[in-house]
Amino acid sequence: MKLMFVPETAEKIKSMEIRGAGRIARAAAEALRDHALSLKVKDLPAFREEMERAAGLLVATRPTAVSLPNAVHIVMAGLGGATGLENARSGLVSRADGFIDSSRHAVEKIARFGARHIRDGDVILTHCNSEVALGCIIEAHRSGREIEVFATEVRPRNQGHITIRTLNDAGIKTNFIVDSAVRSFIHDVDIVIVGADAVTVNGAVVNKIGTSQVAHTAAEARVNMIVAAETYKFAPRTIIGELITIEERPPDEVLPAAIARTLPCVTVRNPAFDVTPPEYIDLIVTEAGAIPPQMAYVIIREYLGWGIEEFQKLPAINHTFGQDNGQTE
Ligand code: RUB
Repeated sequence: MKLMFVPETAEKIKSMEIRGAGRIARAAAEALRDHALSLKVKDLPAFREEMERAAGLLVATRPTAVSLPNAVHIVMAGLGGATGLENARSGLVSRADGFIDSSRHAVEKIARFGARHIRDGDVILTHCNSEVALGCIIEAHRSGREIEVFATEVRPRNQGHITIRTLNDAGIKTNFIVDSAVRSFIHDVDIVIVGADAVTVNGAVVNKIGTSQVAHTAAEARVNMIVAAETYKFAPRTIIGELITIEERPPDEVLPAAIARTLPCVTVRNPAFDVTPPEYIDLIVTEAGAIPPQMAYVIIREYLGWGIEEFQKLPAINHTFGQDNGQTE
């Protein structure tokens, strides 16, 4: 077994070598598990201190995907009530393995549930690169439905390139379009399916920048918009009034620094995510079933199962890009 040490995993998440909310969450759980297994400390307080430091390092890597602090919280709960060092170590390892396992099952379940919303002959539009959204599309194709996909490019990091490779490898007929072409093709589309980095208590969905434009365009054209999201992408701290931090990435992802230097009056803005309000979303497909966005509160209470005290213990979110962008509307 290759040990994924915490700083190495943290660096890969930061640089986006590991990306996508579900993969980030599983990688963090793996890193904590491997760290716990390899840690040589003398007693339980030292183990706890070292694990908390590692958890903090992972959570600080990228601010938007709530699956990351949720996964870390679930794994670290393995320390609760531990009576000795070895007991704490095995508790944490089993929580980490349990999370990774249930995450993989959730992705498979959502693929099956989501595929049922895709009919024979449907044209689907997807934005960014979501393993759960793609899971639904590939499952529909596997079960024999004749489908076609429009996939966006996803500036500036081109996650659409990963999406079209996956669709191509699955043998699915795919049209690759620039982000700004969505409105030109929306009347050819029957259903939009995207993933999520976070779902707030009011059912707003935070996902790759441009998702809200796609959703707005779909609503205008009366095309259904489905979000595929595991329950650990729902954001508990939004119940106590916190907003999801929208990551703003380096300007040179958008404009080369050499050009930017010649344009002193120009500021490049590069938010990586945006917020789609619940009224543009028809359904959120989770492993616990499909829900209207207005039921997000129930998922947070029932499926994450955490009380208010626990929400308050979760790592704090400390910076928000712009206004609340519809998270509380
Ligand atoms: C990825 C992105 C994805 C969600 C869901 O952004 O916005 O749509 O994370 O993905 P980035 P998944 O590339 O900046 O990480 O369904 O794979 O968890």
